[in-house]
Amino acid sequence: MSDTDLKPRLRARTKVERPKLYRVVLLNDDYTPREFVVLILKGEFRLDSAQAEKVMLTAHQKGACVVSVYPRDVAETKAGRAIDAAGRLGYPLQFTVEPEE
Ligand code: TYC
Repeated sequence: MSDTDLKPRLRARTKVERPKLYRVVLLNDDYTPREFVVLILKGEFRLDSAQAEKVMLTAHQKGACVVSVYPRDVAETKAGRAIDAAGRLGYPLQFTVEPEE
């Protein structure tokens, strides 16, 4: 057999990498109205009213709260859109995106 002969693969490769997930974290601030935070959580992150209220209140009381986890591009797009929507109304609302361990 020459150096270039390759052994045929007898079975399909089953190793599939799970895409790494990233947390979108909501940060508290003193200026953004609570109702607007809830609207963003429902509209951009598709939380229902009860979840959105809970996440908003946790961030308000503790300083930050995980909203959800997504593949990196989805997390960054959603966080960016939410920050932009707040900024257009003059609110300083911020989200961070961080990798899950
Ligand atoms: N702390 C804001 C207020 O009292 C409300 C708020 C809650 C802002 C959560 C941001 O992530 C946040 N108006």
